[in-house]
Amino acid sequence: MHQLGQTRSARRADHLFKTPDTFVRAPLPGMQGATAIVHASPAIGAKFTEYTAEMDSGGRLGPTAMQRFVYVLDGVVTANGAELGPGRFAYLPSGSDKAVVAKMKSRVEVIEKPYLEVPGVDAPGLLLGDESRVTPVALNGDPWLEVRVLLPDSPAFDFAVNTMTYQPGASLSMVEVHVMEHGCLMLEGGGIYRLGDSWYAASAGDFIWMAPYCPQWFGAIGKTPAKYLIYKDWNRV
Ligand code: UGY
Ligand code: MN
Repeated sequence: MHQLGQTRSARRADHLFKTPDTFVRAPLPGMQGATAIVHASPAIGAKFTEYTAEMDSGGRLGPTAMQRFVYVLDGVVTANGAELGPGRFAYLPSGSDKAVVAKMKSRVEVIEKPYLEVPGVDAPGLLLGDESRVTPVALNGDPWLEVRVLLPDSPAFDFAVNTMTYQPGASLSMVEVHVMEHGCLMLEGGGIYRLGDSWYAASAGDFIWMAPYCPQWFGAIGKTPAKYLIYKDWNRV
């Protein structure tokens, strides 16, 4: 349908709200049989890069010198030879240059970031995981809002990636304002996202970048849970 210039996408100084109708696809260096929708990058002021890679069977991500986190949205990929289906993820340390190859048509969420060293702390090694095997934590004791922390709670990691699942009607208990920035991919359901002084209707497929100190709040609406995958810089201020 002709949109006549309308979209829910918006860019403000402290956030980017991006809906699938505005996604632009382009290959990244070294990608084969794959294309990227770059959601957040240093071009907008982020200290990390996040993109959705759409991969054909046999397609592969290009090399990177940075640490890389891969979360499978659809299909099956191999990371360093291990098979990962939907909900499975891999942390690949800087410089390891481990191959990520699609075994079938697949979509993966990729986060890349230069590693920030801390004296006396060893950098993390390769890690594979499965979101369905992560024990959920009730945020602030609210059983309607479950957080699954995908990476180990260790100062070795300079970022965190979590999923947050809101039962219909659940919401953050406060408007958060914090030094960490976020990349946030809506995976399921929807609701209202407050970002700065704007309120957005958010639903599965949307992406949000929140700059440090961007006021933020989410409330789930609908008859099914809302869920998102959220990145934040962590352990390093
Ligand atoms: O981890 C977080 O800061 C998270 N509660 N933020 C958010 O959902 N916008
Ligand atoms: Mn937050």
